[in-house]
Amino acid sequence: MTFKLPELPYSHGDLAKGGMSQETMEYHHGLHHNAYVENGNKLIANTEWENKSLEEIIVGTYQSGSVAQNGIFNNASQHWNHCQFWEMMGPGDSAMPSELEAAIKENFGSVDKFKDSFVANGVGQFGSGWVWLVKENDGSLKITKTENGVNPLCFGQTALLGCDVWEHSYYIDFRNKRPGYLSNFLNNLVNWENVASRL
Ligand code: MN3
Repeated sequence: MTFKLPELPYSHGDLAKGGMSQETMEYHHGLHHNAYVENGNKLIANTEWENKSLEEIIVGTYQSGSVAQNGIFNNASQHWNHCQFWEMMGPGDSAMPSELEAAIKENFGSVDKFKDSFVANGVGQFGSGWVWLVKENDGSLKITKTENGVNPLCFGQTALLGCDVWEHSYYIDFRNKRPGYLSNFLNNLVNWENVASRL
C-alpha cells in the first residue's frame, strides 16, 4: 500500500491549550511524520511489500529479523505509531469511560497508580521510543516501553494508548522535562473515548 500522511481530527493549533503547541504539531505531524511516509514509500517501491497492508509490512519486516528490512520496518512502524498517536489525543476535556476505568483499576489498582507507572516507563525508556498501555490476548492490561519504532503489533498486543517519547515530541514545549511532558499528556491530551474503543 502507499503510505499517506493522515489528516488530523483537529487543527495543528487545537492541542495548544492542552500543552502541545502549534509549533510542535507543525514539526511533528507536518515534517517528522511526513518524512516517515515519504521515506517508507521510497523504500517499499518494487519490493515484496509494495502491495501489502501496513500491518503486514510492520509484522513481516520485524519478524524477518533481517537487517536489510530495518529501513522499511522503521518507517512503516513509525507511520503507524503516529497515525495512532494523533487519534489518541484530542482538544476537548475527555473523561475516562467507566468500562476503561474499571479495567485500569482491576489491572493497576487505581488510575493514579496506572498514571505513575505509565510515566515511569516512559521516563525509563533510554533514548528514543514509545510507552504503551496494551491489551494482551488473555485480556489483561500491561504497560510496556519500546525502542525507536517498535510497537505492540510486533508482539501480537493491542495498543490501547501510546505516547511518543522521542525528543522531537516534547523538546519545543517541555525542553528536557520528559516526566512533565508525560504527565501532561495523560492529564490534558488523551482522548480516553478513543482508548476505550479498543478495549
Ligand atoms: Mn514522533
